Amino acid sequence: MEAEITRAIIESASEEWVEFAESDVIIVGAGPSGLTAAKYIAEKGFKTLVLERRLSFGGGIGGGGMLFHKIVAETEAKDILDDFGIAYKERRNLLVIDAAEMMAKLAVKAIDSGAKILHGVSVEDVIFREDPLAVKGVCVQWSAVEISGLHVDPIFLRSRAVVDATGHDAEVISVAARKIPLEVHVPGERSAHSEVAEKEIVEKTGKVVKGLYAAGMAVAALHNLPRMGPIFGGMLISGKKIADVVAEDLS
Ligand code: 48H
Repeated sequence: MEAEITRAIIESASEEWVEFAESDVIIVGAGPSGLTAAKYIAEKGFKTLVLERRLSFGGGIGGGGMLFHKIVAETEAKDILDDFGIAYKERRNLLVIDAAEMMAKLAVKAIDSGAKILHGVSVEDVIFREDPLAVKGVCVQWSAVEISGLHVDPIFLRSRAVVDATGHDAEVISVAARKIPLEVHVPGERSAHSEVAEKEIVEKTGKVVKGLYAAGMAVAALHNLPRMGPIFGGMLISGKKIADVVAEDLS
């Protein structure tokens, strides 16, 4: 029995790693923008892989607003919340949402749309080609190895598009900006100005260079936009927008 448990797990996991050695789209980060992007991209029929460093979904959603278990969104995000079946109550011209419900339902819908989510995997670098400059995939490592500090080489996952949905640090774009001639600088986000941040993050969501895209708070880090606090409509709308941008580029 014990040997069968081991074989069943390693065989089926390995089969999927081999299958996902090449994808259409790799989304880095299973926070609100990444999971929203995953649902809308996967349901358009693209082979979609989400890589998440932690062993959980939702990124910054789970902490609600300073651990109060609610977050808010603007009414513009209603259609997306309805697509995901996420309940909300209107209060003070905002939609108030239960943090646990939002994390769970974003993940369920992304998976049900066909996206594959792998936990405990960190993206540490990108694959690139020059003339013309393009990002062609990512280098990944087990998060546990990353945390251990052991020197273990990563493996490579190719894709036609990589979406940086890693949040405040824009980790994928930052490593690409350091290591390849992107002519991109990641200045980091600015202090809080909620209305401006919500609007400008959506406006600036898009392609960074061929094959590399930014969504969610990574957009704020890239364009030096203000933060907005525990209001998540912009993250959802940014995730949906990047799905449309990537789909158009890949079609
Ligand atoms: C694999 C990685 C890596 C990596 C990070 O932080 P997130 O929730 O990101 P967004 O942009 O979808 O949402 C931001 C929102 O949660 C938030 O923080 C807001 C609105 N703040 C406003 C404010 O004023 O503070 O999720 C990112 C996810 C996390 O789960 C990370 O673990 C994961 O990405 N991640 N996964 N490889 N290199 N880096």
